Amino acid sequence: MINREIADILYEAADILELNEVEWKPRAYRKAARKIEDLNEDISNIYRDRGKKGLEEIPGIGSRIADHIIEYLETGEVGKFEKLKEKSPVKTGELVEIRGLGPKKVKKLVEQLNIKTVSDLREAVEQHQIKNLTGFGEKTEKNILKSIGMFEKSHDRMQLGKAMNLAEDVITYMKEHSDLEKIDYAGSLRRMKETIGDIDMLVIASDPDRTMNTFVSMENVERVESRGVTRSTVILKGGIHVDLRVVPAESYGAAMQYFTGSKDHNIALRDLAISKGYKLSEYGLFGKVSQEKVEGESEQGIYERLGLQYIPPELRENRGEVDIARQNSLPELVTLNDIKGDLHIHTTFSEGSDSLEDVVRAAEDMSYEYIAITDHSRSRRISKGMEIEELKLQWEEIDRISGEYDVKILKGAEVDILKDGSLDYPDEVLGGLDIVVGSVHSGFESAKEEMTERIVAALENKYLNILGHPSGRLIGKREPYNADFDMIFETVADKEKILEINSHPERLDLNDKLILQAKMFGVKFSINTDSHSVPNLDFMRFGVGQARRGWLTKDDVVNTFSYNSLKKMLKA
Ligand code: DGT
Ligand code: CA
Ligand code: CA
Ligand code: ZN
Repeated sequence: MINREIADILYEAADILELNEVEWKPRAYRKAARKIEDLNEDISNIYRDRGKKGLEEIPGIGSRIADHIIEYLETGEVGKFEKLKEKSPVKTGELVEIRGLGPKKVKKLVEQLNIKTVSDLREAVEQHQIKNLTGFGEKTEKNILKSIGMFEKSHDRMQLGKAMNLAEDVITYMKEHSDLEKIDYAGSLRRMKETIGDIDMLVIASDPDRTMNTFVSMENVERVESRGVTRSTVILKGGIHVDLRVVPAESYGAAMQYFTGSKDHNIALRDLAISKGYKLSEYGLFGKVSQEKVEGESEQGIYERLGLQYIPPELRENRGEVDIARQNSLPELVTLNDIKGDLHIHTTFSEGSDSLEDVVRAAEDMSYEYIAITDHSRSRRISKGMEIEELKLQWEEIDRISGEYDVKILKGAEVDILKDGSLDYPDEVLGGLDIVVGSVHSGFESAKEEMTERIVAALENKYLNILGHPSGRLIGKREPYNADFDMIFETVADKEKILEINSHPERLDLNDKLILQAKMFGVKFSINTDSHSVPNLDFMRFGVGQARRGWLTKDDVVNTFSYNSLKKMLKA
C-alpha cells in the first residue's frame, strides 16, 4: 500500500529535520506518519475520491503535509525533502524535544558548543557552559535542566530481562486466547539489546479483528494508545509500550526483517538491495523494474537473495556485519545450548536466598555438567560475606553432596579485590579453592589510574581466575568505573585470565562494546549469572545475548568447555 511509503517519507522527513536546523517540529511529521500507518483505507483512494479536503480530514494532517502527500502521489518525490537531504547531517533530534529549546536555540548549541544529544546538553548545563551564550542565561539553564530530567524520565528504557518477561507473557496470553498462526517479537528485544524502548510484535492471524480485541483487552494493559485493524499499541502496567502488527503470511519474513532492525542495519541492507536492482520493504524484496516480489515469506530467504549469509539478529547493528556476511565469513556465534555450566552463583552461605543443595539440584535439572558456588568473601559484610570457617563448612557440604549428583560442583568464591589490589582471603585459603572470581565492590569513584592499577594488581595474583563484572556498572543506576580497559584486557590476555560476562539484567557487564573491544586482545570469557536464587539461573540467556552481540564464538567462552578442559585450564 502507498500508505506505508508515505509514512516512511514523513518519518524520514522528520529525521532529516532533526539532522538539520529544525525549521518545523519533526513531531508533527511523525504524528502524521503514524496516523497514515493506521489508516485502513488507501490514501491514494482518499485523494482520488475526496481531493485535498479528504486528506485534511485525517487527524494530524494539515494543509502543508497534505500538499507534500499530493506532491508525492503525483511525482514520486517531495522537492522540499530532497533539498533538505542534501544538507549536512547533525543529530539534533532529541534536542528539539527538550522544552524551552526552540529551533534557534538548538542551532546555537550545535554550532557553538557542539552539543548533539541530551546527555551532551546535560553535561554542558552542569558545567555552566550554557548560560553564557547569548539568548540563554541562568533562568533558561535552570529550566533546561528540569526539562532534561523529564525527558530522561519519559525516555526511560526498560531492562532487557523485564521486557523479555513481559513479551513472553503477552505471547503466551495471545496464543491461548486468539487463533494465531504465528506470533513473534522483533525490534531491539530480538536483537537482545541491554535496554528496550518498546516491544514490537508481529502475528499472522486468521481473524485480525478478533486478535486485536484480544490484544487491547489483555489484563495487564494500562492504556490503549491506538487500535487499528493491522496495528495496535498498548501501554502495559509498568509503562512499556507494546506494538502489535498483523502481517500476511506471504510477507511475514520481510516484516520480521524490517521490524527487527536495527534501523542502521536496515539502511545498509536497503542500499545493498538497491545496488543489486531490488527494492526492499517490510512487504518483501521486489524487482526494481519488474516490481515483482522475489521474496517475502522467509527472512532467511531475503538475506539469501541479497547474496548474504543469514545474519543473526544480535549482529544487526551495522557494525560491519553486512560486508562480512557478503564474504561468507560471519563467526558462528555461541548459543545457549553450548553452555555447560555456570561459574558465579550465590547461596544462603552469603546473600543468596536458596540453599546450596537447592542450587545444585536446579543445575542438575538444567543438565549442566558443572557449576561453581561462589559466595562472597569476608570483607563484604553487607552481603553476608563468609569468614574462613564458614567457607570451610561450605567445602564440607560440597564434599558431602557431590556424590549424589551428576553435576560437578566447583568450590569457588567471589573474592573482593581490595583497595590495594590484593584479594580478600590469604593465599592458603585461595589455594584450596577450585575457582576464584575476583570483583571490585568498593571505591567506585576512584581515579582512573588508581582503579586500573588495583585491577591489574589483582590480575597478577596467580589465584584469581575470573574478573567478575569487570566494569562495575549498574544499568540506569551506576556508570562503569573509570579505568583503562585496554590495559586491563591486555593484562587479562597476558596472564591468561578470564573476563566475566555477567548475565544479571541489572549488570550485563561486560557490555557488547567492551566485549568487542576485549575480543581484540584474544581473551577468554565466562558467561555467568551471578544468581542470588534458583530462578536467576535463567539469566544465562541474557549474557549469551550480549556475547553474541559481541561476536563471540563457542571457543571464546570457557563455560562451553567440557569439565576436564575447564579444570585443566583453571589449574594452568
Ligand atoms: P527500541 O524500541 O528503541 O529499543 O529500538 P528498536 O530497534 O526496537 O526500534 P523501534 O521500536 O523504533 O523500531 C523497530 C524496528 O523497526 C527498527 O529497529 C527498525 C524498524 N524501523 C522503525 N522505524 C523505522 C524508520 O523510521 N526507518 C527505518 N528504516 N526503520 C524503522
Ligand atoms: Ca522497539
Ligand atoms: Ca516500535
Ligand atoms: Zn559481585
